[in-house]
Amino acid sequence: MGEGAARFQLVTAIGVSLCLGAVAVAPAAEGASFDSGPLTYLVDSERALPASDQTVVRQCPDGARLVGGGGSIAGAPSGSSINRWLFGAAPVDIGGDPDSDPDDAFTTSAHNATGEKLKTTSVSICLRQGEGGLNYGVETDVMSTLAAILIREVSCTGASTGGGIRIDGPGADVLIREGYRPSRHEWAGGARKQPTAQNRDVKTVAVCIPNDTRKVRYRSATRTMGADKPRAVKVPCPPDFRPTGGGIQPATGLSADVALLQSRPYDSKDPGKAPDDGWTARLFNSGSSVSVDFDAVCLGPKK
Ligand SMILES: [Ca+2]
Ligand SMILES: [Ca+2]
Repeated sequence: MGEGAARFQLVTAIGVSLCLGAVAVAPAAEGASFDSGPLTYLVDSERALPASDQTVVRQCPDGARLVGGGGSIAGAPSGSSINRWLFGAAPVDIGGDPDSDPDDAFTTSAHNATGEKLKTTSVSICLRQGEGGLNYGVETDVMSTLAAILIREVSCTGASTGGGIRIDGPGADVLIREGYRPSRHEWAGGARKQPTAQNRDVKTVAVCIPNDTRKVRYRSATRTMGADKPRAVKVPCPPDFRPTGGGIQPATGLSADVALLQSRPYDSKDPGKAPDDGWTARLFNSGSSVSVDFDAVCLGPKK
């Protein structure tokens, strides 16, 4: 672990515990729904209170299944210490449906270590009814007291459309480092924790669509990110393709001292305001300059 990791500060917080099994759904304060082609984008936000955790989750409509999603905490630290971060951004199973697949909602959990309220947003991306075959790979790991970083690759069947990672328990001493697509049928997530933190359960999820159903395109852009400059990078989808997943992968692997602040679909101000044009991600880098791949996964027409 790099020297900069010490700057990932332990902040006392009132934790909102997120059970790693089924998730209860709370109503969101600001919600919007956008239909785009075969997809529905559900965008919800809540204000994370100072020194607190906030979890945002909204269920896909009846008959639709989750194909991907993303989330963010607003703004970016202006100094060299990280003061906000994500510790959960992943598909989940909602208690009450007959299966245990994480096919019901995307959940985003953020920790706010500032003194002001910060908007936390989660986007569930749902494939409407009539299209079967979505399948989900799930792996649960325990990050022991000795581990500072965990990176887990998960596979599923077909072409990966997205995925995510979430860490059980409060968010003051854990964060998401990265999320990316290691191969066509995989998703990967990275978690980081303070060495002093207790053992934590980490769940990583991959979502796949069968190869014979819809076209999937992967797009990426590589940028060199300097320390303490948390700018967002957008990766557009091709025409007739819509974003279902994306994220970041630091090229220097375990030595990179980064945290994910935003990974979600964006709107390019075309008609309709649907966030269906590409993927945007923002990271905070408290170490030295690092090369980062920014990924977008784009779902297209039927084959
Ligand atoms: Ca389910
Ligand atoms: Ca749009």
